[in-house]
Amino acid sequence: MERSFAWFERARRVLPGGVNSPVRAYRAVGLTPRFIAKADGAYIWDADGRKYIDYVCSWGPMILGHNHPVIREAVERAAADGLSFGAPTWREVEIAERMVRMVPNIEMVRMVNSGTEAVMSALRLARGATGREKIIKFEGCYHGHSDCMLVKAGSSAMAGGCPSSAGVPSGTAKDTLTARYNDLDSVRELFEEFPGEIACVIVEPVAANMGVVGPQPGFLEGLRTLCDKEGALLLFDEVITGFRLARGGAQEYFGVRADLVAFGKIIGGGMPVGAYCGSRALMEQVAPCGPVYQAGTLAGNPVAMAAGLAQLQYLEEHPDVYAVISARADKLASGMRQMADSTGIGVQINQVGSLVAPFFTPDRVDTFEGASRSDLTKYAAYFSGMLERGIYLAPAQFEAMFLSAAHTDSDVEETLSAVQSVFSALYPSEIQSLQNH
Ligand code: KE4
Repeated sequence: MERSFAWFERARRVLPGGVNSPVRAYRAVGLTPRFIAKADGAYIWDADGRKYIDYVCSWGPMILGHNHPVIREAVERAAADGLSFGAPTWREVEIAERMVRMVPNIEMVRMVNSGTEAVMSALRLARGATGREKIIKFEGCYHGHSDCMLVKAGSSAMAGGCPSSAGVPSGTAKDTLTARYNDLDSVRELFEEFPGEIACVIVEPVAANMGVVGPQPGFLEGLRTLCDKEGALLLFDEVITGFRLARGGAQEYFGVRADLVAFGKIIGGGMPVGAYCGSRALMEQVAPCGPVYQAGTLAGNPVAMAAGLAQLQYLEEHPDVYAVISARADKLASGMRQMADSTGIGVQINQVGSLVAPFFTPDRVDTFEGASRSDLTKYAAYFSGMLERGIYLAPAQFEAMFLSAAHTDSDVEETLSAVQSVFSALYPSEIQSLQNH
C-alpha cells in the first residue's frame, strides 16, 4: 500500500482531495485510496501490485471487463489514423445507427463527452421543446454535476454531505423540484402545485446512486401516465442502466417509453462519451437544426467512438451476455443474503439485473429514506474487510456493485467467501444469540 500512500500524498498537493472525482478519495470509508496501475478482465492491480476482483468496473462502463481485445484493437486502429479532427467522422454515424437500432423509441442521437453533459443537454432540450422551466427529479438520484441537478443529489454528493451543492444559484435551484422515488403521490402533488410549469420528470429507472433501489411495480408506468396527462416529457437517465439492463436498456427491460434518454459509461467502452437521444421531432430542435444550443470540441471523438462502437457491436451480436451477467449477479446476491442470515447481521441485498448493493439495515430498502437508514460505519468496515481480502468495491454506501461479462463463477465464489468472513467479523452470530436470550 506504500506506493498508493506516496502517490496520494503527492496528489493532494495538486488535486483537490487528491482526486479528479470525489468518491475516489475514499473519504466515506476513511482509508487511503488505492492508485490503480492496470486492469484486465474482472481484475485490477494497484500501484503496489495487489490484485483485486473489481466490482466498480470504472463505475459501469466496463461491462465486457477491462482490456477487452475487441475494444483495445478498435482503439489502436482508430488512434493510428489520428486522435481528433473536430469534423464529422464515419464512426459517429455507425454508433448512432447502432444505438437507434438497439434502443426503443429513439430516432436520433447527439454525442457529448460525459453523462453530466448528456443530462444537462437533454434538460435544456426538454425546457426548449416545452417552453416550461421547472424540472422534477428524485431525492437521492444522481444525474451528474450540472447546476440544476445538484439539488438533493445522490452518489458521492450525498455521501460527502453536500447533496445540494454550494455554488448553485438559488434562481436555478428553485426550478428543480424534488419528489420521492417510488412515491407517485409526491410527483402528482408537484404537478398540482405547478400546473403547466414542469418541462420534464428526470428519473434513474433504477436508482443506482443511493445504493441500488429498483422501481416498484407501476412506478415508472405511473410517471409515464402523469407526464402524458400533464404535457411534460419523461427523461430516463440511463447513464448506468443503458445497455446494461438489456440491449435496449431500461425502456426494454421495464417496457416503459421515455421521451428522452441520456446515456454514458457503456457507450464509451471506457472512453469519455455521453449521448442524449429522442424522437426526430424533439432532437431536430437541437442546433444546428433548431433553437436549442449545444456543442463540444471532442463530441463524437473518433477514438472514443471506436471504443464505444466496439463494445455496443459486441453487445448487439452477443445478447446472451445479459443473461450470463445477471445470473452471476443472482448468485452473488443470493449468496450474500444467505450469509447475512447465517451471521445474523441486519443487511439487505438489493439487486436489479447486474447491479447489486448491500444496505446495513434490518429493514427492506425500496426508498431513499430506507437507504438513508443504512449504517454507514458498518459499510465502511465491510468495505475495508473486503479490500483486505482482494475484493474492490465502491468506497461509499450510495453506489452500486457492477458485474461484467468477465466475472466468473469462481470470482463470485471467492467474493462470497470474503463476504462470509467479513460479515462474521462485523457481527458474530454468537453476539446475536446472546442478545436473543
Ligand atoms: P458522468 O458525468 O460522471 O459521466 O455521469 C454522470 C452520471 C449521470 N447519471 C447517472 C445515473 C450517473 O450514475 C452518473 C455518474 N455516476 C457516478 C457513480 N455513481 C460516476 C462516478 C463518479 O462520480 O466519480
